[in-house]
Amino acid sequence: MNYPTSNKKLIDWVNEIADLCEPDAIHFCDGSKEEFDSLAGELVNKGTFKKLSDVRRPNSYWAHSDASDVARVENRTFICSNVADDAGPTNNWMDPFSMKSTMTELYRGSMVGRTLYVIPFSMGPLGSPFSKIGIEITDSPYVVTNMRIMATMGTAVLEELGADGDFIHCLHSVGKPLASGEQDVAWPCNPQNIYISHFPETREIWSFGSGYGGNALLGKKCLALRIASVAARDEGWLAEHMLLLKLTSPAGEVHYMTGAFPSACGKTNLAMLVPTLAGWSVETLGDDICWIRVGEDGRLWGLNPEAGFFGVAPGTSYATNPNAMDTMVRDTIFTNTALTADGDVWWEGIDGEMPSSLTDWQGNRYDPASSKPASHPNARFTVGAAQSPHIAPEWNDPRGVPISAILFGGRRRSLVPLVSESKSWEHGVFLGSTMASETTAAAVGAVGNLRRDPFAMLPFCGYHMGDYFAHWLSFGDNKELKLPKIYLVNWFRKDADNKFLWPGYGENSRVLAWIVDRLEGRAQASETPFGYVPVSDDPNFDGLSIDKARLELLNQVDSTELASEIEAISAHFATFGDKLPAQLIDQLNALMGSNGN
Ligand code: GTP
Ligand code: SPV
Ligand code: MN
Repeated sequence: MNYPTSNKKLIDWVNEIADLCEPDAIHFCDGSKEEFDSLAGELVNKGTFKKLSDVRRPNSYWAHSDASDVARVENRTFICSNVADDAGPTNNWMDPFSMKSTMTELYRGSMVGRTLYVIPFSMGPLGSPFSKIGIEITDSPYVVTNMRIMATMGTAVLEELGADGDFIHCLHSVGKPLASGEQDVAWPCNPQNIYISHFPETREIWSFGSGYGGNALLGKKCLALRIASVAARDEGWLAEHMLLLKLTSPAGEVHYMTGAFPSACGKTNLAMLVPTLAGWSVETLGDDICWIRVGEDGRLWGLNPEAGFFGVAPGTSYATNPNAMDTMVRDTIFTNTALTADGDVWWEGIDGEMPSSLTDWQGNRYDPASSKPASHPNARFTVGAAQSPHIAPEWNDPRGVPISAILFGGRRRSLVPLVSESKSWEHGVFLGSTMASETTAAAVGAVGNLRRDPFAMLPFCGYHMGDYFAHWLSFGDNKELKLPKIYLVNWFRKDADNKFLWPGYGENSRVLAWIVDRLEGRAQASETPFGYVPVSDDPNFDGLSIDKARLELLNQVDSTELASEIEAISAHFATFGDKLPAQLIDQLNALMGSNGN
């Protein structure tokens, strides 16, 4: 076969996979608009895509998945390091040899009746020292169309790779070969045989059986977090589940901030925030992943390696996130939202009344009397970042941007205050390592259970979490560095009636403003077990229509509750055995001391 590359490693690998998976055809993706349109057309013919009304949402498509294939599958996600201990207590492990034997048999003939697509992609702008090139082989045209939005993709990447360049091997199959004459289904997948496997030593990803988001768009969680976190440890940088934003104060001070919040806990919303505080502005650089390197000036520089947003639709509206709404007005793929009679999308929490006639996320007529939502809680939009009206011009600067502050946060209905500043880098790492959050629909499983999710990386760290903590601490050991300050935030405290105490969204700008005031040395703070918290009239609550008593509840730290938190943290730390860094034990002891233990 004649391939559009002279890269021997790539040619050999494509041939090897084609021999194994037996596709009917091979297609090297060039990443062009024509290619996207033609694949989208095929997906419409197959029933995977429905084209939305060109008046209401030009060049946009609606897809709904198999009812079982709706989110990341953490119990089917594996880190197959050579030694089990390197995967650590937070990952599923299988020995790479057995995993490859099992999966090779699954891949055998798995693409019969389908086309094998070769997707050359770059996470990060081409030519940036941050960037990594991957090649995804997939039999899913849905994946190709989404990858074109989410990554730099196509011919330019092959050119950058050249004849000798190396790349991260990413193999994906929906696992549903077609017998001759067999009619395909709209969303092929193989729910009985799902594996999302990572081989950290050889930097390979093998995914089988799911066509959904983080399971199938392999540049995202699999490469840019799980494999990249291992590369980052080896090469002295950080690959994090973080948004990246630019905040400009009324005085024109510019600060770049990252924030690590677990899945469906507010990264996209914060990254696209419209401040309610006059004179402040936020521009977006990234909403899910940030790669962080030490710059020549000793500061930490961050870059969003993605080219698009794969955001949660439910709850998104002009009231909560107008920037997201204005971004997805065209050229967007919607997956598992509901559909309106006039060819537009709909979801719970969108502006306006629920239309009288809706197609639900399963493609059936929606019964408004039913107790189930019309869109799936993890319904998503896929849209190019460049389309965002408030994208920061430097969002794809190959050098990245210098980070002033790192935010950690989760869904905590009690205990954790609205905002606190860490006392030191070590204390900030302690706050990250002890993060917990109530589970969400972004992963298959129960929703609303509190679980420890260190650095929002529990499902995404490709190696032993104890070593990961040590890697974070190592930046603090280097006294030459000018490290960002670390903050803990919590938008999700609730009152006795289960209502959020804090209005969140645009009002979060008040917290960001306090952070800038701290960075600029303007704001006072008082010391608490969680770190430094605002005093007197801070943050600026002017014009906020909530009563003082509720605001006070936001910052209350109950010592009995803190005592159980300390017990929970001790139990959490115990799971890391002797890989738990001593500095974190010191931090825990200090917290116990501060609570009178
Ligand atoms: P992933 O894409 O899964 O990583 O999620 P994310 O962290 O980007 O979360 P996102 O911003 O999409 O928000 C998820 C859900 O949290 C949505 O339903 C939002 O409406 C809700 N949310 C976001 N910010 C806030 C906030 O400040 N307060 C409250 N109460 N809810 C919020
Ligand atoms: C997340 O779950 O954190 C997401 C969605 O951003 S997915 O790409 O499916 O991982
Ligand atoms: Mn995410």
